[in-house]
Amino acid sequence: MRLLLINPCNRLSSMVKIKENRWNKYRVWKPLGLLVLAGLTPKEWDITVVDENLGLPDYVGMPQPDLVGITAFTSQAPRAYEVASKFRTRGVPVVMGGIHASMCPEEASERVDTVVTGEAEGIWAQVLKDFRQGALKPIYEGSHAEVEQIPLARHDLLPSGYFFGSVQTARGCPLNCSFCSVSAFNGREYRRRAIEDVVQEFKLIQESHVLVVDDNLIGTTKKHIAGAKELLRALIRANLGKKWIAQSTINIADDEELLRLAVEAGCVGVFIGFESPSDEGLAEIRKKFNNRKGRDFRASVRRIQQRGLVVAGSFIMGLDVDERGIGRRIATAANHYGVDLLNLNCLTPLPGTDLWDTMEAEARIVVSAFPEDWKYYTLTLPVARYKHLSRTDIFRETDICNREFYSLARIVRRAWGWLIGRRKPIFALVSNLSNRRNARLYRDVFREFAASQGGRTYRCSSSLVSPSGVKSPSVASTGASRLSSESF
Ligand code: B12
Ligand code: SF4
Repeated sequence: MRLLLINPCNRLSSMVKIKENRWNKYRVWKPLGLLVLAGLTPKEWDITVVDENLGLPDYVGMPQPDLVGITAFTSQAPRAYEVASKFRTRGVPVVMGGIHASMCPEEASERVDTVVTGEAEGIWAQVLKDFRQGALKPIYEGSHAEVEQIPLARHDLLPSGYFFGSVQTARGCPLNCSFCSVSAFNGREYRRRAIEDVVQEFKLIQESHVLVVDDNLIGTTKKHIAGAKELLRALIRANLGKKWIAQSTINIADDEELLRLAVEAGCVGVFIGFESPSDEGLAEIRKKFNNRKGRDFRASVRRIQQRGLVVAGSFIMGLDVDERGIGRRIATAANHYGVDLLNLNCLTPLPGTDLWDTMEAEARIVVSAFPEDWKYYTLTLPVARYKHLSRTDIFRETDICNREFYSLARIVRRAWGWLIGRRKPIFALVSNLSNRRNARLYRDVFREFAASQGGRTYRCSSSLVSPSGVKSPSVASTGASRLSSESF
């Protein structure tokens, strides 16, 4: 039996723009969810994994699969449905899973044969069994996996051609920030995998560089941090010679032993969500964790960098507290904290989040001709109505922020720090130049997006009459035309 697993692409996302920016080839990340799914699949299946981010294959020329499995983040959903439709026309049943299908199951079930919601560990075997018996159901509900159920991902199934391999050591996040899907999807309990499994999986990764995909490598409590230290010690003992990067909360800076162990275990950089330069902004999105004990971000970043680690900082623009000038404010904060890289997102209501519920109730989700418009949910485009910023303001402020942070003068200044502190100068330089180039490419994407909205004028929500207060019954078909026509 042939199983074809597909990660659809979104041509608006920067990583597929390899022709326009050759550095992006280093940031095509593996679709780990599909490799885990393959790990759950019995041996008798012949599995092929296609990552469209590496290029579009000739699906017609490939041996016809018996079953297709598609994954998708929200921004990939339109392409996922397009691919699904091609296979269904040829009589091949399509199963869709992953975060988007889980948050919008009704929408997905109208476009594929079977939807699997949630984590797949507890349910995938049943799906395959039912398929073999010709009894596929329209929907299966997965639940949060016991960590022992998480298999070793099939890292052998994708071609070399990636700079980074990927691995997951923990799932779930207790912090439940309003804009984020993780607590809704993976739950608020922090679940760490068995250390032996993680070490074993690291060994299966061919690449010398690895992305640890955890939303937070270290967790937030003393117990989580103790678990992280145990894992790091095991990785040091295993002496794998891998270099890796990970996401973490800022509290990683508070524990010298943790930092030392991370470096000894191969960590070369951390990605930290600062989110907003203001306390009001952090309160708005419920990321008060960042503000505990009146933290000095600059000192925290320095402590991490003194260990030789590169620090990437992520911010969100478009919060209700953000007004004109926010672009410069974020760049100034990022420069002041001293981060080596800046990742700027636009506040985006993703289905299933509290932010979605709030914005939907206030009729602020304006780019909503779903499912087609999901392609704009890349976190870089203004798909909602923002309190004090128009769509054009968002574009301008983003541009100002990127120009300021990624000016050549700033990059050269940061380069001294990388050289003197021996902090991965080549890695940091390449990442800076790549982000600088992507910021330019963003201007084209924004223009295309604006043109797609038909030149309708965009107003800030502060000019709105009043929130509707009406919650849509389902995310799958949220009265798209109602919202979009009144908003642009
Ligand atoms: C690594 C990662 C990335 C990598 C992508 C790697 C890749 N190709 O998968 C990069 C950095 C490129 C990336 C980019 C983006 N990401 Co991202 N990313 C993640 C992260 C941190 C981990 C994903 C992962 O590997 N998880 C581990 C695997 C094992 O879990 P999984 O994929 O969920 O798979 C399980 C189930 O979902 C299920 N499953 C999955 N697929 C399928 C398919 C079938 C058929 C079945 C049956 C089951 C099934 O089975 C698996 C095992 O249980 C998640 C957060 C998270 N915790 O998931 C965010 C996350 C997925 N990203 C998110 C977002 C928003 C984005 C971006 C749009 C924006 C951005 N700036 O980051 C872009 C989109 C890129 C694009 N192509 O359009 C959101 C998605 C929310 C949403 N509704 O879409 C998440 C949830 C983070 C968040 N804060 O909310 N991301
Ligand atoms: S943004 Fe980060 S800290 Fe907040 S809920 Fe999501 S994963 Fe957790």
